Amino acid sequence: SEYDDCWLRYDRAESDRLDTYRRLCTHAYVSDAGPELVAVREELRRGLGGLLDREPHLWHHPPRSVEGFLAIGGPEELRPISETVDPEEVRALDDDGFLIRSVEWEGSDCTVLTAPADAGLVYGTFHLLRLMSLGEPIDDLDIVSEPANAERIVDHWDNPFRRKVERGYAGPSIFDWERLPDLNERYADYARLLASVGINGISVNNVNTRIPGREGANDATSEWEGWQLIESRNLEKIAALAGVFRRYGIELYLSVNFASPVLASDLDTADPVEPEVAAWWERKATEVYDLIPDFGGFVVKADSEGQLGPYDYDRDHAEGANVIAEALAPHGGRLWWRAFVYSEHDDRAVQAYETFEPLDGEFADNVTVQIKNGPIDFQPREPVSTLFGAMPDTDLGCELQITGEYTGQGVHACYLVPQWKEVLDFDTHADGPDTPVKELLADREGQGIAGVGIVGDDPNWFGHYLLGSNLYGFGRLAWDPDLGSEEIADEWTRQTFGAGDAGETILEILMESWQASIDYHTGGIGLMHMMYNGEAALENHYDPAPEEWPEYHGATEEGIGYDRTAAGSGYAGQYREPIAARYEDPETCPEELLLFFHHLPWDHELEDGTTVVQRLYDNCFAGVEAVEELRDRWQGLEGEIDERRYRHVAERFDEHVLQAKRWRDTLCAFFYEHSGIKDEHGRPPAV
Ligand code: BDP
Repeated sequence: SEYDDCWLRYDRAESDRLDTYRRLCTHAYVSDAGPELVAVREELRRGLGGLLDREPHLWHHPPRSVEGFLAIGGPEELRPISETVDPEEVRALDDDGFLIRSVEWEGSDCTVLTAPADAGLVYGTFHLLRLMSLGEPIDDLDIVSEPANAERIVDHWDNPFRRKVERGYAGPSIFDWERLPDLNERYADYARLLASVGINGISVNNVNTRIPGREGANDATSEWEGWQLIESRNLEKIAALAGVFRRYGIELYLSVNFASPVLASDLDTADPVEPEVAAWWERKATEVYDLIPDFGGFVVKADSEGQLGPYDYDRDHAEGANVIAEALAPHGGRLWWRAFVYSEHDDRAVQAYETFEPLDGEFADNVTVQIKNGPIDFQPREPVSTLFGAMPDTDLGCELQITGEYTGQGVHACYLVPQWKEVLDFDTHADGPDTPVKELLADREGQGIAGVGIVGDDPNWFGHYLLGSNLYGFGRLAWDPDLGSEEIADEWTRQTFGAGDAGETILEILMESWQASIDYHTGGIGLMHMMYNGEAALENHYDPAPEEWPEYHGATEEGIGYDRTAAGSGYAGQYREPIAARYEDPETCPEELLLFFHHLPWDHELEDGTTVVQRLYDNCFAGVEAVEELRDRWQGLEGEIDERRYRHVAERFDEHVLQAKRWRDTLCAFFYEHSGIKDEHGRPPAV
């Protein structure tokens, strides 16, 4: 098709493995029970067809007189499986888990793929195809794989009206609500991409709704649609989409507005304690589940950036969430309630904790409190949110941003997996030392990771070929947070660009891109929000404009940074010890977060004797040099990879370099204007 296959290219396998792959996988005996098996068969046809470069034979009974075959089904459905693998072992796996084992059955080499639930068969099928795409041996497999996180969700910020995607840089929304319930092939292709990396949920619409007559920070990005997706007449559209994603084991979620009872019915209040409001949510949930029995649930942004919420009725966030959660509960649905709540406050960083920590234990069992990775807003680097370590009696979800709102918006190459690893590996000390975020989230139903979506209707899906690595990495990491950044980048690169030398170069480009982005976007020692926010219509978060948000960087003639110690906003004190003490003191605060926690004189000396202002200059210049280097390496790939992708990324890199310089020059001029101290290397613009 005209759309890019991304990492599911299924090119013919390298010759040294091809014979084995053909011997073991040309024949496949596949159960035909649930809807997921339709997807499994379809993927085998495509995947094996490409990798083996021949049509696979898909059987409804065990193939006779073949040297080898695949057997895919539940633990007791197919004899080659039930007679070689203990069904108890399979049933003991987590729902989405799977088992792949090389066995012998009636004289044939049989590769068994089984799972306690059909979704696991989908994940297992993609896993097996991935092994072959990577050229791995498959003749002696014994794989048991279970996701660390029960919930692995992509959140779309897609506006149904006019298909505009908030913070989307890859064209219009892929969801075409005008034409739905008519389907197009992209839905299934998207579901394939998601399932191939283990995603099991998708929320299809924006958390923002612009409400007429109400001021909101996001008027430019969210549009009043005149209708809400949960209105009865739209539900068949949602049901049609759910039917596609169901085959891939992916549950559908909807963002709903807290004010829905008012916006989508004739009630005049959304007050959560009003019985008529509770009754409305119950009726609505029942209506949705009648059509979509496996519907995932709702996502809500309340009391944030102009959205209505419980505060409008003098209720707290548990009261606000629970009324909706209780309506979903009888149907097995879940409510993802976002902790991104801030208002007029001296320091926005402290607020999520102040709002939610006192409510620990008060949320209904089927509420997940969804917390952004950092206390501000998806900046290139932030400290990890204090809330993760503070709510042991609440189901928590970590919200990451796959789309690059603050990291180059589909123009800059920025591989974000290292950022996410830093978050998930962060030791909260919530339960003594060695309680990293990933462990707090893992192995608990209702917990996991949600990522703000990146795809759009562009033929290349991401606006930039290299940014596909972020969707790939998001899914892989949500499944297994112990995977390394480099390992994930390597998998992605080899499947996307093949095994040749180009892979090495692309891998290096990805691995160095995030640090470069931090350096030229922020100066690398903890500053943030240095970008243009502007008038609503122009709001872009892309261009440098450090003068615009003085409250975030605290620059004065004497110094720069935000005092979040006890003498300042006190945010550092929200961490557990010993982290709180470490951040509290500029001597022990990690340099990369220094100005997030401290306001320091421009000439304050860092450990190696360099001053704060000089370090900012140096990092800004280093960031640009790094990007130039990335561009040069990419240019070295001309002729090594296909022309279409080469050109596209090469053009992006030219623009990336220009933008990085613009950031560097604007920030350096700003540092110079405030400090009056010149760059000791005499580089422009501080001359
Ligand atoms: C900010 C975005 C804004 C979102 C908001 C959110 O700029 O578009 O609506 O976060 O997460 O990052 O709700």
